[in-house]
Amino acid sequence: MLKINATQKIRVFSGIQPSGKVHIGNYLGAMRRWVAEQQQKENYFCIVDMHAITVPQDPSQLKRLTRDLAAVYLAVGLDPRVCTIFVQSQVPAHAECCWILNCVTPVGWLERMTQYKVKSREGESVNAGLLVYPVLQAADILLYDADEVPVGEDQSQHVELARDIAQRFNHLYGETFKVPKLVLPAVGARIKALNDPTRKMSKSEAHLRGHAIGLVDDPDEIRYVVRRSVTDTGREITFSKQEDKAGVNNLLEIYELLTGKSQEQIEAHFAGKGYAALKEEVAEVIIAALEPVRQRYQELMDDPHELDRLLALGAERARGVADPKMAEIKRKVGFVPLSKH
Ligand code: AQP
Repeated sequence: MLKINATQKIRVFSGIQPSGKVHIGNYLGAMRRWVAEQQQKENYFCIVDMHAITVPQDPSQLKRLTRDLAAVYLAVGLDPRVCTIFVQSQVPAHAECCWILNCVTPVGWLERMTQYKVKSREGESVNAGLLVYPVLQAADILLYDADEVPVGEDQSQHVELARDIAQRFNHLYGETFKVPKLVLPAVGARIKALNDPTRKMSKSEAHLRGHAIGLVDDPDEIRYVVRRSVTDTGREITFSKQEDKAGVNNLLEIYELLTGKSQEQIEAHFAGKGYAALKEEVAEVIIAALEPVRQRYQELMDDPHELDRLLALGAERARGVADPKMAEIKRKVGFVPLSKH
């Protein structure tokens, strides 16, 4: 395994699909850590539009969601001076690397991926992209020799696969890729849907009212969704792993993450209170936390040219890392380099 140079910063890669309304699950599961650790790390945060098209997307909507997600990245506090923020399709090495990695990845590894199994069961027809999308994800990560991949729990199987692919390629062609580390949050790794706490909150379902809280939803919408969130018929407000308490537990986890209070403090605070009071307080905590995000997002969306300029700059910086890595990968595989005439 390639070692981290002690004098260098730890390099981080992660991404989000522009596939719908970005929600507090994406924030608490992934982006919050990106923001908190950005000054200590070397950061690559991608808007993975090529992943988004593994399921049908309306082209004009995809374009809108891509800029929208860029604005959200900046609005939550990512600083483009220390983070390379870029759109995946603007760095061609991702697709090129994916092809080569496809050729060292057994199909059986991909057929075992839970997300593929679920989506192929739900979808009317399954395209090849849906099957190989974890390989594209491996290419995203490995091209940057990332040390860490901070994601939510739903992505852990894919990061494990990226590690396996890196090891297999290194075995076949010699030491080439760093084997990245999966980084999960201790709390908030899987925020549940508010209308169904047995399932994870998901961007592709966030258009269904009641499912998710969007990062730029207005306060009235947040109050409405939290008040209507599914709980249970009991009264006890405690952290619990019990299936029937999943709704209450989810609200408490969100509260814990946004207030920074301990579980003991939170349980003591809500002792003797009812679910209506819990929901009221959770909604207000979310509104307060998201207010600056919403304001900054509006400002950014008012200046699409500046957003495009930042993305162009990000793509240029990303290509500065990805292109030489791609040249190394091609050399290892035995491709003849383009001669300079
Ligand atoms: N509910 C969640 N709780 C914690 N973390 C989450 N993440 C996603 N959902 C939760 C993390 O957010 C990052 C972006 O992942 P994504 O773009 O796949 O987001 P999504 O909401 O899962 O979007 P989709 O389009 O609905 O994706 P699919 O269809 O794949 O589920 C990741 O770090 C993820 O772990």
